Amino acid sequence: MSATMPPSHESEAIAVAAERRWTIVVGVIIAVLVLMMIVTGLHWASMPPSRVETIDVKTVHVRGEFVESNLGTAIEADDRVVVRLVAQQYSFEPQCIVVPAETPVTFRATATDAIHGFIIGRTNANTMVVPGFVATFTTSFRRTGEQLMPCHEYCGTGHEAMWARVQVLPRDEFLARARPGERLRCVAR
Ligand SMILES: [Cu+2]
Repeated sequence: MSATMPPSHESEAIAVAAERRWTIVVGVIIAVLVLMMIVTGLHWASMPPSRVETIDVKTVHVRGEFVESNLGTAIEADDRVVVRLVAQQYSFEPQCIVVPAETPVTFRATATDAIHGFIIGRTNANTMVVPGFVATFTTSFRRTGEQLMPCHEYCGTGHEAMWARVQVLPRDEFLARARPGERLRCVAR
C-alpha cells in the first residue's frame, strides 16, 4: 500500500460521514415538503372558498336576475357587457348569444336541474354550470363570427343535442344595436 492512500478504516469513516450528511440533507428536504403539504392543506381548509355565489333553484325562473326577460346580453349602467343564461335539460336559454369582439364580456350562468357546462368554440370560455350556484367569468373574443357553444357535462339522454350559438359582432356593430336597459339576442344576419 502506498503512503498517500489512507488506511482502510479511515476511508470507511469518510464514507460513513458523507452518507450521514446526505441522510440529513434528504431528511430535511422530505420534512420541508411534508410541512408544506400540511401548512397549505390546513390553510386552504380554513379559508372560505372564494367567489362562490349561490342562488335558490326553486325561484330562478320566477324572480331575480335569471328571469326570462333578463336573459341575454346587457350593457350595464357601468358599461360592462354582461351575458346572463340558464342551462336546463336540454337547452340553453337564450339559444343564441350575441357579444361584441375585442371587449371584456362577463358571463353569468346558472342551471335549474342537473349539472351542465359549456365551452365556446375554440376560445377559453369554459365553465361548469351547477344548480344552486352562479358561474361567472369574464373573457373577450378576438375574432368575429359564429361559434358553437355545446354543453360539455353529461346531463342526461338529450345531452348531445344541447348546444347554443354565440355570434361575435364587430364592436361598433354591437354597440349600434345595443339599447340601454334592453337585452340583446341574435337576429338573422
Ligand atoms: Cu347539459
